[in-house]
Amino acid sequence: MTEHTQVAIIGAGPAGLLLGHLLHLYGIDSVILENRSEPYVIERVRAGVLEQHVVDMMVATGVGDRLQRQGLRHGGVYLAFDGRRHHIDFEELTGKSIWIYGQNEVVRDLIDARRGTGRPLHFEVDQVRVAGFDGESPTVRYVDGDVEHTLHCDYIAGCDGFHGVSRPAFPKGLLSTYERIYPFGWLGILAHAEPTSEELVYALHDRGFALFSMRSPTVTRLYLQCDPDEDISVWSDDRIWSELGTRLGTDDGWRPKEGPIFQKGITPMRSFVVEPMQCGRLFLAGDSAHTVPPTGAKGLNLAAADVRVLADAFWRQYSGRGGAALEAYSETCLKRVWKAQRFSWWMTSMLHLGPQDAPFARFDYRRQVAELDYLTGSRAGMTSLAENYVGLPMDVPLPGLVRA
Ligand code: RFL
Ligand code: PHB
Repeated sequence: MTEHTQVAIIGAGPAGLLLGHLLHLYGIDSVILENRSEPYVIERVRAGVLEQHVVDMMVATGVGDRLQRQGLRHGGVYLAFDGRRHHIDFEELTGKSIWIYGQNEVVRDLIDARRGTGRPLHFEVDQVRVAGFDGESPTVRYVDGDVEHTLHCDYIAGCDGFHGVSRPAFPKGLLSTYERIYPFGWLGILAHAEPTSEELVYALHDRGFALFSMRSPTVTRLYLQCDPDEDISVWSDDRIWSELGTRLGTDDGWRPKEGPIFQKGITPMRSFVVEPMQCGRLFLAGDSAHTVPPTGAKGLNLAAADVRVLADAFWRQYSGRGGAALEAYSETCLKRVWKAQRFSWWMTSMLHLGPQDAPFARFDYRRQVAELDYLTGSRAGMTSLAENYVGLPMDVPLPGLVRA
């Protein structure tokens, strides 16, 4: 079967769905192709922190109702070390805040919005292959059910995550890859337990990193530093709670409240960037072009920033304003990407223990505690963390707003 669209979008994660949404508002056609099922995509548990600019964009473009009702606005975070919690007041330091709203909720809202537009969104498609993007007539071939489809398009947006097919389709030798793999991972849980802190707690302990987060007034999200190839079956619920209590608990008696654990998983930690993020008429956005370790809560926010730049560039192209923004897409995005990489690497290095058999392991721990002590005592240090955490300025105009 042969079809045509303006922009073929591979992947219905946050990047692909948000791009489809913004393009719809600009009056640009798209087809979204996703190889997993709809329930899988919605239920996949991942990010939880949204920067202010992402929230503002969702609200301004009509997909922020549930976020405004159910999202939790946080004015700061805590850093815990040496038995004490120290508050970093984002609102006071930067005038901005962050929002706790699960990535799966963002995805659910965007799928609902897409359905409302009647524009195509196909789940469980197979054998997605991109071609012809170095010329004028790109195509995406895929199989839906038993039917082979050829989608002709003007442009392809590769929003298919770290393991997708778009990045590997770049001609050999074109991409420069920058990568750093960390010698640890995160064991993450969701538990039916009332959050005992109003804001997130990032903790460095001599047994490793731990993070206290949440999803709602009755659900706590918690993470523990573990080995990257850890076997999750060795982590009983009791062991997880005991370790969380030890690493997060502070001298004033604060610790997370325990409750039934209903989800567990291990996440490896990687910093990864490819340059350029585009080749001819193929554009990469989100995790297909870059991933960050989750300590800075930047992955989803960066994906949203990329597609905002890309949607604006497509609008300029299709509305006769020229192709300069599309040509500059990779360069524009990479400036933000590298700043987010730096921040995520810095937060990760400051808060995690390196290999404990290294000769400098004991030195490093004391140095890390000193860094946290300096940071939490310095307005300049706290402001730098706060500015990066709430999200660096985003100067691409919002669709749906009056524009020149
Ligand atoms: P996604 O979400 O991976 O979506 C890509 C989609 O493409 C589909 N796909 C294909 N479709 C068709 N054909 C193919 N051949 C395909 N191959 C793949 C996939 O099924 C999928 O649906 O990438 P996207 O859209 O770029 O979004 C990126 C974010 O998901 C990611 O950066 C964040 O989850 C990272 N992250 C966090 N980011 C934050 O901003 N704040 C956080 O607090 C935060 N916490 C986290 C995180 C990621 C975590 N894990 C599990 C990696 C916490 C964790 C634990
Ligand atoms: C989360 O709530 O899942 C979360 C919060 C902060 C992070 C990473 C993940 O840095």
